[in-house]
Amino acid sequence: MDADRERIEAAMRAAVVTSDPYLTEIASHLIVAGGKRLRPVLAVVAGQLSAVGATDDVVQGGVACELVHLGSLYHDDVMDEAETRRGVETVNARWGNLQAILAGDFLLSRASGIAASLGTEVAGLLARTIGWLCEGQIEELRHTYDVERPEESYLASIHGKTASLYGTAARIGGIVAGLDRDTIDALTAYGNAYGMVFQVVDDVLDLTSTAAQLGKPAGHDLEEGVYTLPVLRTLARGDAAAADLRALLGEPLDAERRDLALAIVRSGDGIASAVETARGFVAEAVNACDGFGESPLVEALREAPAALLSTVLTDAT
Ligand code: GRG
Repeated sequence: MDADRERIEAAMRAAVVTSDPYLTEIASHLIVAGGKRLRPVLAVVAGQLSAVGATDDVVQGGVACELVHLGSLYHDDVMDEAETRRGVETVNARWGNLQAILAGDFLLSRASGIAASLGTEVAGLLARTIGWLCEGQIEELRHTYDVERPEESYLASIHGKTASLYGTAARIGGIVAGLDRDTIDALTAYGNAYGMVFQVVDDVLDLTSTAAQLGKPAGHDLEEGVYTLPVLRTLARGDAAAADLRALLGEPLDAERRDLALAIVRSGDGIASAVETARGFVAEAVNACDGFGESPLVEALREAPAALLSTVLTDAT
C-alpha cells in the first residue's frame, strides 16, 4: 500500500497543475497540507479485488473523487468562514472567499475531466455524486437551529454530504477495474456504510473531544445550529434534560451556553444511542464483504469500520 499511496500523492499533485502558477498554488494548498486520502485508497482497494489490480486508471478514478472532496472543502470553508483546516490556514483565510470559490470550481473541473476520460458511466456517476453532496449540505442548512429536526433529515444529509462519495470512490474503483456487477454493487454498499460510520463518529467526536484534540472548541456543531444524531436523540427523550437542552438550542450560542448544552448531551444516553446506530452501519459494511472471498485485504476491509468506531468507544458506550 505504501507504493500505492505514493502513486496517489503524485497523481493528486499532477491533477491540479495549470499554466497559471497562482491558480496552481491555490488549488494545491490543501493537497500539500495532507489529508488521509481515504477515497482514493478505497478505489485502489476495490481495484485490488480484481484480476487487473490497481491500474493507473483506478488511481485516477480515486483521484477524481478526492478532488471533488477537496472542492467541497474549499466551498464548505467559505460557508463556515473557517480559518484553519488540516493544521494550516484555509484557502479563504489566506487568499479570500472569491479565490476559494473559484479554486473549488477548478478542482471540480479537473475531477470531471478525469472522470470523463474513464468513460461515460464514471462521468455520469461522479456528476450525480456532486449533486448528492449539494443535496446533503442543503438538507443540513434547511434544518440549522431546528430543534424539531427529524432524524431522517440527519441521516439523509450525512448520506449525501459524506457517505455517497465513499460509495462512489469504491464503485468507480470496481467499474474501472472491470469487476462484475454484484461485486461493484457490494463495494458501493460497503463505501456508503463506511461513510455513514465516518460521519456519525465525526459528529460524536465534536461533542466528546477536548478543544486540544479537535483544534477548535468542542460543540462547534451546536454553536453553528447543526443538531447531529446524539443531540437529536437527547432531545427526543422528552425528559427534564431534553427540556433544558431545548431551552438552550434554537439560536446561536455563546461559549457559556454551548458548554451547558454540551454537558447535558454528555451526561445523557444520546451519545451511546448514536454509537449504537453506527454499529448498525458497521454491520452493513461487514456484510457487504460477504462476496469478496477471503484474503488479508478483505479482512482489512472487514475490520476498518469497527476500528473507526472504536475511536469513540468509552465505558458508557
Ligand atoms: C462543491 C462538490 C461541492 C459540494 C458543495 C460544501 C458542500 C456542497 C459539501 C461539503 C460537505 C462536507 C464538508 C462534508 C464533510 C466531508 C468530510 C467527511 C470531511 C472530512 O473528511 P476527511 O476526514 O478529511 O476524509 P481529510 O482531511 O482526511 O481529507
